[in-house]
Amino acid sequence: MSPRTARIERTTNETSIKVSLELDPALDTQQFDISTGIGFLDHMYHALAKHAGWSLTLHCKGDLHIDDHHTAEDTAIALGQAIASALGEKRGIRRFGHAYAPLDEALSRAVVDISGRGFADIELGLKREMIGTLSCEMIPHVLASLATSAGITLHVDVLKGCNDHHRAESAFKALAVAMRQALERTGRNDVPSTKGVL
Ligand SMILES: [Mn+2]
Repeated sequence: MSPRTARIERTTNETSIKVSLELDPALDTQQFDISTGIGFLDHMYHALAKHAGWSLTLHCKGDLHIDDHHTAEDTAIALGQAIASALGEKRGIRRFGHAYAPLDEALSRAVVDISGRGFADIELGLKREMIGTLSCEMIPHVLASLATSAGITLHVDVLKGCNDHHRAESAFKALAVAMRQALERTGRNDVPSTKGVL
């Protein structure tokens, strides 16, 4: 089986990003080096990579003197590109995945289809303006940008929870577990689509 890895470098006038992604690190070799300049966003990408079973390096130098928007959006786009690149033709994957993840009182559901078509319907119901230095309005935008760029269909709903840190983190954990399931290798070499292509 060929290794499912990707390196992405993405530079614009607003952000400069380097991503290195490994979807199937060997047992007990998972590694993380995540530094976007936005602490809570690092925490969410770390949770996603950890529970999806990936190794992830993600460095961003963004225009945080303006605000968090470009850094949050562009890191999601770059990570999505890395996922798409690592998957290639999407042969031999389960394709569909779904998961619930609680974090104390919060509970989220994520449903994914590695469809080749970016689509996202994200309902997080966050009430705060910010969590740390990340605007709450950027959190669903990060998930949607990731889905569009990775070419996946993604539905995420936070079903319960009164603490916005918990609500957001449970959403990323649910996505992680759903992605782990969807990207799991079946042992076959087919493209899991009646069209023959994803
Ligand atoms: Mn946390």
